[in-house]
Amino acid sequence: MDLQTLKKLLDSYSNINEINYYDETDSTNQRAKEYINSQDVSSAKLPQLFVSEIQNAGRGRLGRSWVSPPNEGIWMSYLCKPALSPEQIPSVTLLAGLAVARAINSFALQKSIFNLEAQIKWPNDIVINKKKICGILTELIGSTSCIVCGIGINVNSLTFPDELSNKATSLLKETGVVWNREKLIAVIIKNLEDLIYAYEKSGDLEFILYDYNRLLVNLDNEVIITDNSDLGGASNEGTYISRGIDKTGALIIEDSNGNRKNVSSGEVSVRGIYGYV
Ligand code: BT5
Repeated sequence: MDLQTLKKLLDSYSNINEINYYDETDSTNQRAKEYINSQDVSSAKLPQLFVSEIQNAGRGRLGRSWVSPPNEGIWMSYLCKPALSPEQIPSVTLLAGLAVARAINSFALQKSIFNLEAQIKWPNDIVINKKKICGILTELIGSTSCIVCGIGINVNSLTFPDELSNKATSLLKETGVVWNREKLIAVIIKNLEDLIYAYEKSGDLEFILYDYNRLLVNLDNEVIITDNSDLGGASNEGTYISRGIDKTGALIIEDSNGNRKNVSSGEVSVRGIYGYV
């Protein structure tokens, strides 16, 4: 990655105060957390971006791992202190998903690639042709009110480990052309900052509902819901129709009798009836 180009682009298009770049690190989310925990939050220059060419211990949700090979991907974490309550923080993942999907789709049009659409698999994946191209991990850092939004994107990878080969893909694999990672990062961060700002002002997600739900991969299709934890209430396990998100970011699911309920990303996992999507 060309760090000078990235710096120039982010200086022009974003509010990023500092870019922390690593040839190799364990996890950029981890680097961001360590940075904020090592000092007085009030004097930290935020927002900051943490980017690495390789992550040797990239993380997904629930202790899962994230494969982050060299020179082919975007492995980055956006560290900021938004004016949001703890209950609003999970929605930042949805905003980041929209920021990534919009960036990919606008670059595809610029490249005259008209048959490509990045879609969102609620809550934290971006998929193209039903395969995962991007995963997002947003974490609230202790009592600091700072959040780290980690974004992993397979950009110019051609191969994946066997266990991912059926469910992962990259922008290069889907389009046949090499993508410029610096420009993609700059547009994603610009989109994300605009969306977080609008969310801070409006307090809910009404302003993205149309766009978000239009990009939702399983909208109006059957999905299988699995409970993440024992909530002590009625189980949501089963097959439902996905009806899109509501303004709190919860997914609206409808059972075979037409009854609807809204489930949060902490409560459930969703997959399509034919597998991952
Ligand atoms: C995610 O978790 O999808 C969140 C991934 C976040 C990665 C970024 S990279 C920068 C920052 N630093 C980090 O350490 N993390 C963030 P989850 O929904 O739990 O999905 C994890 C699952 O995705 C794994 O169990 C694999 O099945 C699959 N997977 C792993 N690596 C992948 C890849 N490169 N491409 C597509 N799928 C992958």
